[in-house]
Amino acid sequence: MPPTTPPQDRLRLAIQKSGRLSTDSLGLLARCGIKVKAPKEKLLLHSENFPIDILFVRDDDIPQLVMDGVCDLGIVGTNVLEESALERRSAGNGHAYTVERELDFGGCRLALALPEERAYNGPQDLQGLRIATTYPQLTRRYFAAQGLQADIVYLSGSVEVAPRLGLADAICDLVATGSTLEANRLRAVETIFKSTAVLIRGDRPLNPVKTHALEILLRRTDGVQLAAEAKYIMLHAPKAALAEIKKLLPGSENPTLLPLAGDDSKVALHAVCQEAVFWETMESLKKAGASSILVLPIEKMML
Ligand code: PRT
Ligand code: ZN
Repeated sequence: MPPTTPPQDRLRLAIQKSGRLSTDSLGLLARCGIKVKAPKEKLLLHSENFPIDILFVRDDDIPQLVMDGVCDLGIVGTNVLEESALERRSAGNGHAYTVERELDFGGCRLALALPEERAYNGPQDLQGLRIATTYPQLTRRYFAAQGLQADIVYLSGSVEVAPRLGLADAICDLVATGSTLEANRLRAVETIFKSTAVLIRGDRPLNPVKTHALEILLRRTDGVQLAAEAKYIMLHAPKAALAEIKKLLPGSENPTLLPLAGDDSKVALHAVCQEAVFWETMESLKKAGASSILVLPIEKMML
C-alpha cells in the first residue's frame, strides 16, 4: 500500500544501514508500532502505517544529514555526533541539533589505550605520544583540556593494530566489552567520552503535521523505553510481612493488594517495578515470606 501522506508531511529519519546500530534502530521503530516492510537494500523506505520515511545510510553521514536539514531526525551514537559537530564547528559550518531522546542501546566508551607492557601513572604519561584514532576531534579536545600535546594519526578502521604495526604508540578507540583491546595486548587507561545511541533532530522548524507526528513518535519511544526495564511482579504476601516486602520491590510505588480466596492471613500483591528485578531481589522477597512470585515482561507502557 503506498503512503497516503504527502512527502512534505512525512518525517524523514536517517538510521544506520548496516552495523551495530541497525538492528536496534529498526527494533525501536517496530516496538513503536511503525511498520517498515520493504527490503533494506533500498535507500529510502516509506512506512505503511506512520507518516515517516526511513533513509538507510552509513552512521558517519547521519549528523550531517540532520544538521544540513536533509533529514528531520537521525539515530546515531553520540561519539559520531560529537565528533562531527566539532569538525563542522572548526570548519565554520552549522552544527546545531537537539538530542530528543537518549536510547537504551549502542552504549560504549571512547578510551585511550596503551600497549599492556607500557607503564602508566596518569595523563602526563601520554605527553607527546603518537595516537591512532578514528576520532581526532574528540581526542584533540581531551589532550587540549589536559594541557598535553599529541601527534594524532587518523585511521578509519582497525585502529587496534596500529601500535603493533609501529604506526602509533597508543590508540583512542571505542570499547564495549574490552575483548578487542585484550586480544591486541592493549589496556584502556583513560575514558575520554561515554557514548550511547540518541535520537536527534535538526534545528529547522517542522510544519504542524510533522510536529504532531514527532510528538507521537517521542511518546511511543518513551513508552517503549520505560517498558524495556520495567517488570510486572505478582506474589502472595503474608499481611504481617507486607511492609518489608513492599520495601524490597525495586522502583515500585503503589502496589495493588487483592484478597486471597481461602487464606485471610495473606494477600496477592501486584506491582509494576520500574527497574530490573534480579534473582537476588526474588530471593530476598522469598526470605521475607513472599511466595508464588511471578515476574512478567511489560510490552508497552503509557504513564
Ligand atoms: O558502515 P558504518 O560507517 O555505518 O559503520 P561503522 O563500522 O562505522 O560503525 P559500527 O557499526 O561498528 O558502529 C556503529 C556505532 O555503534 C558506533 O559509532 C558506536 O556508537 C556504537 N558502538 C557500540 C560501537 C561499539 N559499541 C563497539 N564496540 N562501535 C564500535 N565498536 C567497535 C570498536 O571500534 C572496537 O573495534 O568494537 C570494538 C571493541 O568492542 P569490544 O566489545 O571488543 O570492546
Ligand atoms: Zn561509520
